[in-house]
Amino acid sequence: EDPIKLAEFEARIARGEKIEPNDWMPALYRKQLIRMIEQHAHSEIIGALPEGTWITRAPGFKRKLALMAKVQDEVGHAQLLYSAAETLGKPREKMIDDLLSGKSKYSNIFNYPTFTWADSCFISWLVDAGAIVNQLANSKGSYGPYCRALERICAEESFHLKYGHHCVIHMATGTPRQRKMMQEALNRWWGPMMHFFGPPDKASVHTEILVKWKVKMATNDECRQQFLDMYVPKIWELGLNIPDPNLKKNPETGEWEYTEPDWEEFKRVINGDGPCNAERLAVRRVAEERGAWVRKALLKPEAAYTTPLA
Ligand code: BYC
Repeated sequence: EDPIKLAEFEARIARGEKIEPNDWMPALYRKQLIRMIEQHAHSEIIGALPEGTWITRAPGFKRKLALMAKVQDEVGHAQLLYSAAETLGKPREKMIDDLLSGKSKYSNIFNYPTFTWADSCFISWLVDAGAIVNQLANSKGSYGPYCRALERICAEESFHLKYGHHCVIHMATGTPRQRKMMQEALNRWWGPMMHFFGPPDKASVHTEILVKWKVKMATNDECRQQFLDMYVPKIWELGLNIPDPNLKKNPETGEWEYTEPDWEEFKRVINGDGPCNAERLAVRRVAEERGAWVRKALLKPEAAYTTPLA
């Protein structure tokens, strides 16, 4: 790497300037951004699946409409993010191939089943809340296209958050059966939610360089702490129990103390061996195959006329 160019690049970042696609950047900055934005895009598109299956079963017309709009937004976020990643030189088709082959990761949390409506409510409120904590921080980062995508995503996510909170309030203040469903969903999702922010800082491989280059504007532990600070009181307010007897805010440090979630489980899940990994990728594979004729028609319309749609 040219040391003068690197010094100029780092000085621009230190001044808070945005790096744009045609600007000089170190190869590692490009590689790291592609990795992170691509994984983020995959998370949005796979994240549409656990909630998407609830659209037809959501209780009542208004919930169905709102959930449909939310899921549609998530897929739109994937579009924005794939476009942002493409500005760094990796074609979208290659990103999709890497998702389907298991080469590229996506968020751990979408590899768990949504057994009941309450699981869908948990995602809409608390997974979206966690995502906003991370995305709001990183929208102030150094790579222009990613930051602009994140700003737009956060604006939409804030509606999801209100919708999700409304759903959870409804369940938590409903009949004893509804409360029980909500509590059971919270019990199932708390561990994966703690994993969602990534490994503890001391075990995080990429944080140091990403913080230095202002791609990550908050570390994994900082995001986890901020999430706990903002949402634990709201969860307790609803009379729900968080399934961690050690969870408490240390009044001296102001930090939340908690039981470490099972990091071995996390590793298994992000490396393809979670409860729903195979199912999630199978659904995407079918979508890819069934959508092939659309892509073909867009690229080469005359070929599509002669190809049977089935
Ligand atoms: N899940 O060095 P670390 C949504 C991997 S979707 C899976 O700390 P980094 C929504 C990590 O990739 C929005 N893998 O990594 C959608 C790395 O592996 P590789 C989701 C994880 O990058 C629909 C290794 O562990 N948000 O909200 O510095 C419906 C070491 O980790 C995870 C994003 O995608 C994980 N949770 O920090 C509802 C945010 N954590 O690549 C809602 C964008 C870590 O070396 N991503 N790994 O093989 C990020 O901000 C960062 O990548 C992370 C991890 C904070 C997640």
